[in-house]
Amino acid sequence: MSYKLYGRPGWGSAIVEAQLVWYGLPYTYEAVDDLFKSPDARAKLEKVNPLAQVPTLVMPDGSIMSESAAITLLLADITGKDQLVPAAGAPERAKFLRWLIYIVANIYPTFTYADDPSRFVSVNAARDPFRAATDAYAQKLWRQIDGEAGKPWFLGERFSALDIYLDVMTRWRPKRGWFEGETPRLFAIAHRTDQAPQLASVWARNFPSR
Ligand SMILES: N[C@@H](CCC(=O)N[C@@H](CS)C(=O)NCC(=O)O)C(=O)O
Repeated sequence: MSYKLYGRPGWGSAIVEAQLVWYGLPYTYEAVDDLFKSPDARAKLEKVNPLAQVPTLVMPDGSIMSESAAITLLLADITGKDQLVPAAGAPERAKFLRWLIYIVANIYPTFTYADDPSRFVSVNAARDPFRAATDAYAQKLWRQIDGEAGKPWFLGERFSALDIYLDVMTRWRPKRGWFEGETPRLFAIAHRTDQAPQLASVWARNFPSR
């Protein structure tokens, strides 16, 4: 019995794909067209996940999971491994949970709202300033995270799913060049995570032009 991941190369599904590969869980990949350009792709995915977002994961029993953070915690439960998620009681657990939720609750929505502002801002002329303000807010949040980042990994000595999130999300707006100059600790973590041999195939599939 295998998992089915609805995804699009380079999008948030890469965060979950990386974890499936890391744990060696069997999965098939259901490629989704650009959800902002293809109403058909959106309509198809809505039938599985009413939010029509990737990642959407069909579990081996056929049930549906969405929300990358929930999936991150669940896969750690299912595998019984603490390689990507510090176990309950581990000293890094609180920091892990805090910043995992911070990323998905504060930063991820800035993409939801600014990727296609026309969905939320009806006045045409207001869209560009709205996107600029939302992107600036995201940059403020990234700077806060940078202040919390350890070395060599976000949690210090131990790797975690936070490093996977950072690898993927630092490729999105405002992109790696900005992170290199403005949030050097996050950039270093992302760069190091690019080199993780366990994830080489995932990065090659999702970010082929790197
Ligand atoms: N809270 C979700 C966010 C997922 C998300 O926003 N995915 C983007 C792609 S990176 C998406 O599918 N966007 C389409 C849309 O918002 O309509 C998670 O953490 O998994």
